[in-house]
Amino acid sequence: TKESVKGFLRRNLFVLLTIAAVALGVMLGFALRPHNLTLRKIKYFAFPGELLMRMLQMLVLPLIISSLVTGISSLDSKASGKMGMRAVVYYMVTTLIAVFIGIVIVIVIKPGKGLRDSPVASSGTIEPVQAADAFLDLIRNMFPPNLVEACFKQYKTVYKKTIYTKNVTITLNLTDSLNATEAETVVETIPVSGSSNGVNALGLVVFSMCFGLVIGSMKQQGQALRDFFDCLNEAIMRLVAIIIWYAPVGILFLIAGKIVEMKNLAEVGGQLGMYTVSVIVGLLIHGLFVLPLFYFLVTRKNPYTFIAGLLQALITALGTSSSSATLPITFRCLEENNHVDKRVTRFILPVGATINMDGTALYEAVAAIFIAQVNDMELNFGQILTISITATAASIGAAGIPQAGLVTMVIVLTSVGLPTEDITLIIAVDWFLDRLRTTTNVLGDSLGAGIVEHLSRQELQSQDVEVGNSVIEE
Ligand code: DAS
Repeated sequence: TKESVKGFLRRNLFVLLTIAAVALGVMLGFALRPHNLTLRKIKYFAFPGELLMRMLQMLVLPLIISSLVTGISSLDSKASGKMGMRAVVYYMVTTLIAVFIGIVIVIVIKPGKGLRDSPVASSGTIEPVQAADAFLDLIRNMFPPNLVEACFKQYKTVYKKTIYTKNVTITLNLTDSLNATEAETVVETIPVSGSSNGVNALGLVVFSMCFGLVIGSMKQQGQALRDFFDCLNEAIMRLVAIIIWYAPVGILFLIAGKIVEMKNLAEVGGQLGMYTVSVIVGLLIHGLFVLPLFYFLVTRKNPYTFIAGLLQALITALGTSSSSATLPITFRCLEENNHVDKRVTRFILPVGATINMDGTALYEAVAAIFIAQVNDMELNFGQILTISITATAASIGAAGIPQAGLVTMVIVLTSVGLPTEDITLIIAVDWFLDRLRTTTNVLGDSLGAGIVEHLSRQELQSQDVEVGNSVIEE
């Protein structure tokens, strides 16, 4: 009937608008391609998309901090401990499954076989960053010495070469090609700001969790802080509700802009075609079958209904290639469409967006083995195991920003002695695969929140009774 059509439209307005935006963006992009716009013109054209990205990023920092602090302080420490454990187990298990799927697929499809006639001899240089360094950086970044700095910088270990001349000391960052013997190297751990977004989300997450736990245990004394963060969180979510109106426009231009800009369209289907297919097939299996199956087995509810409620977040992930920029939309989808308990989303989502990246882990494993195949290197079981472990670590360490996974690839490659310069082989298609793996990442985080909510029903209910159901009602 007319009424129900109207109701459907009203309920799904944003989703419909977002889908329309994607379709329009793709059409507009392909329509403009033949015009060979200059880079400057493309930049102007894609400006509305850039704005969306900035607006979302603007909200992420206060959102992560306020939601974690309120989420955790509104639970007693036993309940949050249990929830946290469930989340971590889910993250680990699903990430490892993702890696496993990736490995099986890349071994079966063999996209790298015969791509290069003669293997490039390992250049015998020292690797500037070892897997162990990267691993320690990960832990280091969990404990930022300066919280303000953590909002825009993270720590990174670098190997430097120092040249002493008469009056000046010049220090160069070591590159892969520099030979060990000619360099007097110094190891330093320095704060660096990433090019697009250097925020040390991991450090802020750890701090906010501890802070929330402590405030939660402070009873009456902590009330002022609890109210403050609660109010801050509510205010940020209201801003999200406004920005969401702009999201379809932004997504349209993000997608159209990228399509106009991309140069190597042929490469997606050419030399790197089978590699691209391997990653896509892996992501599809993981995202459309494995994760939903997981959700179904635990909750006995229809996973695809749940996923339908997430559509806007998934499309935003596709458009922005950043799970952290998508976080505000993920929150909204889960809370408004799927009615997941706010105590769960506030606690679980910021953590998930920072450390749980199934898509990235799968991609890192596929890419590493692809590079081994290109170099005609036979990997033994131990090496494949090493790749699984480092790919998981690399996905945890990767920030939720565009193409972060490409950077953390270094850890995986060095762990089994593959040439890191071969990352350049896969750069051409990375912008595309990045979007798909980010979407998988966001899907994994969201289904995880649903699963943890289901498993934590008891704790949530008993908290409801304790607080007389008054604090959380909003
Ligand atoms: N694009 C990233 C994300 O936000 C991670 C990656 O590069 O793999 O999820």
